[in-house]
Amino acid sequence: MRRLPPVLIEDGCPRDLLSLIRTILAACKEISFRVSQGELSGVLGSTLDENIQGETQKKLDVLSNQLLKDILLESGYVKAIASEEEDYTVAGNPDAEYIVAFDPLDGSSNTDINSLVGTIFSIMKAPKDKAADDQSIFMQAGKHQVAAGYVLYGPSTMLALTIGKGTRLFTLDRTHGSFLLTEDKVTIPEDTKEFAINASNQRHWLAPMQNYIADCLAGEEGPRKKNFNMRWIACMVGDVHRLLCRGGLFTYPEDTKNPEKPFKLRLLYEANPMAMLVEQAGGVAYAGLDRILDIEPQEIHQRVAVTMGSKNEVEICLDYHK
Ligand code: AFP
Repeated sequence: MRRLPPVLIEDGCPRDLLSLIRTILAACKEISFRVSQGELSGVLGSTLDENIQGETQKKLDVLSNQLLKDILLESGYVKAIASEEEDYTVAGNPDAEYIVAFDPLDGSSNTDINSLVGTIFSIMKAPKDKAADDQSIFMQAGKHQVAAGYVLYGPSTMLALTIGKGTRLFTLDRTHGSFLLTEDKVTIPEDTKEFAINASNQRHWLAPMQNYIADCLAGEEGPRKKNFNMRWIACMVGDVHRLLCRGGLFTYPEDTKNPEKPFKLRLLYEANPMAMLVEQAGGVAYAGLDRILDIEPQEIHQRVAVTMGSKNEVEICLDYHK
């Protein structure tokens, strides 16, 4: 009889934190079911509303956000939440120990084409000297996160989780609704031949990134003297999961497409949690030349440039920018 891998047991994880993580996963299991139902669930397509990002909200964006918001605020485990789909933070239990920032459905432009989507979450300690409705409660650098993770709604539903003791992967066993440990210590290879970027923005990138990507594309005949492969899922969870599994470089760099919006990805609930997962797996994560986890946030929906993944390849990319 094959010994079943352990369910979500984080040795040394404070009980309240483990309960909070399990609460998030309870909502993610429901999101996984709705996503897997597709058209049958009646929640595909877009609403008539835009979020504060100016993006049209998909019905699944709204549903996923509501599921996470309700279960977290009812749990009593959080002092406040911040969400991509909420204009402002939402106050919870003033005596709770944690705050949670999340992207309820990352990659939601993929929902109508049955492609990968995910949920990203970032857990930090709630400052005791700030009220639950004080927006600045989230103004903490990513290095202060106590836990970070994502759930990838793919052919299998997988959880990547770190509590600061390495990055682990779990797979949802639907027969009894538990996330079973399937990778105990993720280690990102330091070198790679694979990069992920939205190449349609090439003419808008700054010269250093144009030069770095051009040299990758030049392959064996070029200065890198090796051929590269390219992937782009348009869902950060899917692209980062790939580099956790087999290495790679993921980047959404600064571009000049919209002078008011030089960056795409959000610091609090995309860049920070992914940076913690990647660093805990031996990778590196930068915004321009700055380590993402050192950035002091100024605003809850702040955007940053992102380059993360295999340590040596990211450092080569950064050398083009120095
Ligand atoms: P959506 O959640 O609006 O689909 O955006 C997803 C995302 O924030 C991130 O997950 C992707 O890596 C990136 O945007 C894709 O951006 P492009 O659509 O410009 O390629």
